[in-house]
Amino acid sequence: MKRVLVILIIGIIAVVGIVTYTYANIYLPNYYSQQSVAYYNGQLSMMGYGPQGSQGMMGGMMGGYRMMGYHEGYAYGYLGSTSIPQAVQAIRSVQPYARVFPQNDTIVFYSTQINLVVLSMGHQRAFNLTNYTAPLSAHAQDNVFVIDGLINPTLIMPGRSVLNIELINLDAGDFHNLAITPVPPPYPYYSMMYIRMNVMGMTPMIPYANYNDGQAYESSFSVSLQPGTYYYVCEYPGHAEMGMYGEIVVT
Ligand SMILES: [Cu+2]
Repeated sequence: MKRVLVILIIGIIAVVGIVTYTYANIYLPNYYSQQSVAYYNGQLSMMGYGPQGSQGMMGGMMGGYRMMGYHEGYAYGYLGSTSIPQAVQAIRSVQPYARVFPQNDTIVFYSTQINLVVLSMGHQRAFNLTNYTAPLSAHAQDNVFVIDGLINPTLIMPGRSVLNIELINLDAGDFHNLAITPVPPPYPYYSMMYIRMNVMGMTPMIPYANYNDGQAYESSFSVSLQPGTYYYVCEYPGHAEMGMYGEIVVT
């Protein structure tokens, strides 16, 4: 009788273990992945992007957008392409209305019309292209944004500036995007779900650069920000979690 009881208890523990493991390691990640794809694609269509050939009121606002398809469920696309050497030059061409402070990883803008070229890439490529020794505060441990030669810099700008952001993806093998949100780090793996309805502007996922033909893809958008603190983040799963974000302080 005692033996039957022991076997029964072991059996129950085994079943509970298997069910818990399946739920936590198979069901939940799959569930969050599907939710995350739905949120991201929903955000994109709210901002006027949609798959090429899609019908609807946003159709006329596409303005030459090339939505190429889906990568792991996420809609990706680009506005145009640029040569890689030309994109790299943006690292050295600082705007006349900007002051760069490498020690603090900070850029201060003295204009209400700011044109920002942002490059996305892995941190090793960023170190090579910029020769910049990023401070620890730049959290440059994986994928990063490069702006005016700095890595994941803090951007300080006057209130109600019109900020025009052009994101060029210089990565050789990763998709990236850029979204602006007031939601602060730390970000979870599915950052786009976490910041979901609090996005002021974003690009679609941009395909990685073609280093064989020397072309990189880009996309742009404009926002006007009220005084406050915001963050520019990459919504690709895991990227913001690993440090692909920076701060925007609007004074
Ligand atoms: Cu990314």
